[in-house]
Amino acid sequence: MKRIAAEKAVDYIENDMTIGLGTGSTVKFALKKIGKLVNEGLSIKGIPTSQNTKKLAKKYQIPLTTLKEAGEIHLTIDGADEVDQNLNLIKGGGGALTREKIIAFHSKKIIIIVDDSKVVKSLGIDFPLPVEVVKYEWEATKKALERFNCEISLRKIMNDPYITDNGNYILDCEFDRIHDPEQMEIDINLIPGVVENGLFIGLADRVIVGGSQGVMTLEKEIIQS
Ligand code: A5P
Repeated sequence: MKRIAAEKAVDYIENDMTIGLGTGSTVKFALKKIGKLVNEGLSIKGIPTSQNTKKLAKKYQIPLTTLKEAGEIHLTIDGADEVDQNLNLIKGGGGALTREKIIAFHSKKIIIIVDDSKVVKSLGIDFPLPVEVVKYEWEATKKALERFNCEISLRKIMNDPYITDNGNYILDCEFDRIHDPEQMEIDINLIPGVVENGLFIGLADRVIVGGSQGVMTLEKEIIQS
């Protein structure tokens, strides 16, 4: 399901585009397909949103650039952990939310690729909201985040804190449900120590959902098969 969504998104890539390359297991399928097309003659450049994606892009021989060098991003293809009816997202399950949001913000078009388990009525019911925080006095930042009525855990790998590509921690914030994602995205980012949060509001133009019956495309207010 992830693969069919990813491959459908790659159909939107045109010659000479600069492409934002998201992060995660769904994007991996897109990278593989893009690499195949590049080897067949497609001319594009990619901007990776994580060290993992950079490694994979190199493996698939996708030429890379930076936003500074390219000046613009025509299209970004990225995954998500949750998608609601307004195409608002929770991202950051893979820890790359800050770089993903930078690239999304500067992209002309954003296509999100997910399997159908990620489409939800309300954000935050099933998936905790990742918040990237600087290490300095992170416990105080955590305390400030608790005001939003969530259960917070420091993301760990085995027994050690998970470290982002930017050298920071991730706090995973579990809500019953996020009632006002638009406001919460703003409010969380006002807390000193917070680098970025995983709410992506109003950024996605199109969500391609892979399901057992094939793909479905969600666009703002319109649902097409
Ligand atoms: C990376 O930080 C995330 O935002 C991913 O895009 C998201 O977690 C989706 O990952 P999968 O495609 O692996 O489910």
